[in-house]
Amino acid sequence: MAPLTRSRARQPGNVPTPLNACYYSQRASAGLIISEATQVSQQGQGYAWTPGIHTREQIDGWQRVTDAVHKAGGLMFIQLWHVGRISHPRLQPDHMPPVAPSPVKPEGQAFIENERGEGQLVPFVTPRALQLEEMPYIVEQYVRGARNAQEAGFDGVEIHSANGYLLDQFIESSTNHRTDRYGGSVDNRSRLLMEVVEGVAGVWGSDRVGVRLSPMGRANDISDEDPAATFGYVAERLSDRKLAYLHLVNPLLATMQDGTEPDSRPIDLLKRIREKYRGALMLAGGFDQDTAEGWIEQGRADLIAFGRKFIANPDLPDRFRQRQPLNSDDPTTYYGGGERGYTDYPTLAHERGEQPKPCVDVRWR
Ligand code: 8OZ
Repeated sequence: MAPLTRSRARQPGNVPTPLNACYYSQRASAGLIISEATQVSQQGQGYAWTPGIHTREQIDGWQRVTDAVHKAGGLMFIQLWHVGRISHPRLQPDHMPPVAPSPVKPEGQAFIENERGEGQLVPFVTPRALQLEEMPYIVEQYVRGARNAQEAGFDGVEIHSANGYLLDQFIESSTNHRTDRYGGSVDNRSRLLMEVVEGVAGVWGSDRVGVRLSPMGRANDISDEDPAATFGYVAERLSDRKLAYLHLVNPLLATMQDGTEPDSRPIDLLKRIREKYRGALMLAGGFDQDTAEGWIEQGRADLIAFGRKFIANPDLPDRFRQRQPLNSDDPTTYYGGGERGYTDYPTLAHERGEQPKPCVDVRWR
């Protein structure tokens, strides 16, 4: 199950809830659940209502989630997240500007909570460039998140280095204009990611650590002048680290979804990463059962993760195994709200008329 932002943490405090435990435990038949992106610090938050892993309450909340998933026979990694510039002073400590490699304002809008407790879109601001002296403290935020994740009972961690967030902002040339040892060459631009991998692997062991990248992804107003060179290099460096896996947001996502003819650049890039990265490669985005099985048989990936299909189908592996039709997902209930569009999608058993298993432990109410 791919990481999916669902924006349903308890307020105030961005604390995982029994409802979140219900949602994840319903999906425990996934070989591995990767949690929704989870901020490692207040500075790392970029959207209203996303959970954190930096306070006592959040650790205790996640503990209930991992207990429920384990009880249901599942395994779960937490995705460690720092958004960098994709935030807003309203979400930051003391309403300070968000931080980034360089003071480059993203196009677009941040999602914050207004005075009435509602979600609201507001324009991004120009972020503050991190000083060289601050970099060890950024690494330390991830290391603390990794330790907290261990205490909360997770089975491992995934480092979110995709989709235009902080680590990706360092890697990609459009957002990194630094001239110190964190900018310029690809080696320098990937330094922060490699330091975070090192720190987090020191807590978990590298075989319990995954990394997510989004080569050629344009989310959150990011781009790179030479994605093949940049991401080929990053894949090669990560290959030495003996990670649990490397996870890519499928660069062919758009073409696979629209059924249009893919251009050769994303295909070549995928081939290049497959060559450079010697460990387990996971892909997510735009797959169905047949394309997933096809890609694995052809050796283009070792693992395929499903996101939106898992939103609407808590028993997705069963449905695949039995070749049963899938429920379709409702995008209006992706973010925020409660049970509707979250824990109320039916399993095959429900569709046959069986009562849903009680999900929320009454002792938590
Ligand atoms: C959708 C909405 C908010 C955040 C990502 C964490 O793109 C996200 C995200 C996705 O990785």
